Amino acid sequence: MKIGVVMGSTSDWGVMKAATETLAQFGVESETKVLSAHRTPAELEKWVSGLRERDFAAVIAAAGGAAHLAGVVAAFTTLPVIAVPIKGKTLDGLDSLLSMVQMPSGIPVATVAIDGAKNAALLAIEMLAITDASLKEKMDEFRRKQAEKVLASTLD
Ligand code: RP5
Repeated sequence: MKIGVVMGSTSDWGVMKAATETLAQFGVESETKVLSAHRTPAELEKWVSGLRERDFAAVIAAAGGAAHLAGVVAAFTTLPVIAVPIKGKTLDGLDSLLSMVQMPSGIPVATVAIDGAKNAALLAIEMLAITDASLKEKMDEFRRKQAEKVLASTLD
């Protein structure tokens, strides 16, 4: 199964590369799009509405400012949606975070940290790993290595 990665602007790509790179590291196929809830709403609806029949498992949606993208994606699909608030040029990304996290009851979006593209990908991979044993093994290995690195770290 594949993961959809969508962002509101090419200006989000510097942050969102970490998501597609992480998915690729785990061998997870993804499709990346620039589509906006405000600038290209019709095209966004069309893309999102076709994802389930194209064997997608979840969508990662990133946007900054008045960040409605993830919420609108969630409105058009019952696939799990993971939101990445983008820091942007003003307000340190707090506007993006609050726009994404305060979803109305009934339309859930799982929001990660501001600029948390890597965690968004890891969460999507963990969803796939529920039913994919080899992906679960890769995730366990990732966690083992991460822990080893912390335990081997030294301070000056
Ligand atoms: C949002 O507006 C995008 O996701 C981006 O984070 C922000 C600014 O977009 P640009 O003006 O840089 O295209 O829709």
